[in-house]
Amino acid sequence: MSPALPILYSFRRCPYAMRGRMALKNAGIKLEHREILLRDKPPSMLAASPKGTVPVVVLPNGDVIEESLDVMRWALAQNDPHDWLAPGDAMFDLISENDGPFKHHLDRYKYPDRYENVQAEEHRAAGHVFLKKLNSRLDGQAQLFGDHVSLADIAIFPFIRQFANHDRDWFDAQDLPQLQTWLAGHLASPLFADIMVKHDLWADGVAWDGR
Ligand SMILES: N[C@@H](CCC(=O)N[C@@H](CS)C(=O)NCC(=O)O)C(=O)O
Repeated sequence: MSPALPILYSFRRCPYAMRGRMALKNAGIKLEHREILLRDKPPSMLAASPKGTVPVVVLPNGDVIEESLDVMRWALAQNDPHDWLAPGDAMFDLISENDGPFKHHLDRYKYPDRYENVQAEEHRAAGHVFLKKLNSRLDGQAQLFGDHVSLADIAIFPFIRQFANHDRDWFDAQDLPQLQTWLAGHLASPLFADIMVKHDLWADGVAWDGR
């Protein structure tokens, strides 16, 4: 019998799941991919992680990793072939700014109707401040922490992609040449293409063994 693999619950278009999938793929971790819909989460996922967000990794020993950055750290602790962890803790302030204030503005820019008294343009302008900060960091270096890709680039670019895609003409018209080149490079990478491959939806059923 083949050994049990880690199980990944994922949603293709989720930027948190994208960063997790890229770290797992980069580390060469074999896993069972379970593609879900956020509006119809499988009971097996909610049993493992009641907070109900993706990505979730369930290890063969029953341990559950339910935060995307923890998934990245766990994967890279197994194998970090391109030294994504090299810049160390310095990366996490920038990632916190992405996951905190920038994500706040991204959600309100994309979905103003979901919030009270929200003007999309105000949140686009506030998000633009972070875009300019990233653009300045990329002046003279190819990636956010030097010339080599790090965990920070992989953790952040799926969110910049979402912001850019919401109004591509607006994004392309901004004076953000380094950021635009950096984003285009990540979007064109074989790693990104690999983790965006479509999977059939997972449904709990006979394959569900009650773990
Ligand atoms: N802090 C979590 C956030 C993950 C998250 O919010 N994922 C979204 C999808 S992009 C989600 O699962 N939302 C639950 C829902 O919409 O029901 C992480 O880093 O893993």
